[in-house]
Amino acid sequence: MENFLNAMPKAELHLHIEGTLEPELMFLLAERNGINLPYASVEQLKAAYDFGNLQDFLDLYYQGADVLQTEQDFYELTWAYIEHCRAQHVIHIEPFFDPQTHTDRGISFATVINGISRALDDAKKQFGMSSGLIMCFLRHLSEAQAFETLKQAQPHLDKIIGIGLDSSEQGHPPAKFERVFAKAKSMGLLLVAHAGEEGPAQNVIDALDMLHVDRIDHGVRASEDPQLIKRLVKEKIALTVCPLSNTRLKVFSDMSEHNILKMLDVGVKVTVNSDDPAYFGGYLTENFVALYHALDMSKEQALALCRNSFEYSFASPERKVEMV
Ligand code: ES4
Ligand code: ZN
Repeated sequence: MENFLNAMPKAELHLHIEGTLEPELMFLLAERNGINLPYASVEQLKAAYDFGNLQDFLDLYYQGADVLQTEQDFYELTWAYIEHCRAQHVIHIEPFFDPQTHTDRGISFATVINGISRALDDAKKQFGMSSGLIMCFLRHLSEAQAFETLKQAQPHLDKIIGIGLDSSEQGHPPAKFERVFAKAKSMGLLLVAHAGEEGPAQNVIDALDMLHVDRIDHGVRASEDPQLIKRLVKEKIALTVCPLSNTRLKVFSDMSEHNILKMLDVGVKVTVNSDDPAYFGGYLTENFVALYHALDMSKEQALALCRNSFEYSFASPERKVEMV
């Protein structure tokens, strides 16, 4: 079964590129850029990856991103992720990046996006891997800062397919970003938002009704509202679910408690994704393997999850036909 899960062609729709920074590369870049990490070794750093909740993780994740300084750093980060995708038969990817994490410490928007998108272009040329880059706003920052980030993206719109919303969900509901999402939509960008990860089902409803998103990232707490589940099924709204992330951040106490297969079986368009694989213990295959071990996922269920990823991806209609 593990071999089957690795070999089946997959797509990834919920992946923070900064969350693919493996400890070894973090140390290498720290050394190269003359940055002091508050850990003596890779082992000591890994020992810190024991999170009580989303905020515990975010604190380490933002700190880790400090080692990313040059366009080449962003290229190498992205290329390392692409190599994992190659090994796991991931043929289409829609990575997120968090420009504000970098521009707020003096790295230019162009440095970040040029490094990432050059790696994605090379993956397309060398392996035929298709991709679409999604720019996320940090929801703990202000609406004005999100508007400023959207302005910085203007000269680079050819490299971005959509925008997203990530970081701390508690205390920063979708309503805060209603106007900036409307502006992005008017610019022709696709829309996604993290909702119903740590926050309530109402955030999923508000992401749909106030932000008009095309997909929901996480959305697992939608299952607390049976009416909402009916709506997701009826309106065919896809959820990009991240099983290892949810257990590492204690959204579910154990993988055996995870609701992804229950939602799949009632007709919600759920997909499997790795979120921040360097921090949560695995890439896409490891997420599928975890569902197999904890929930006895069948091959048919695994294939249905992959089909959802292709169908609800933002790939072109021609590319979708090739993938399914
Ligand atoms: C994230 Cl798991 C998760 N949730 C919200 N924001 C994020 N940024 C990176 N990973
Ligand atoms: Zn995420």
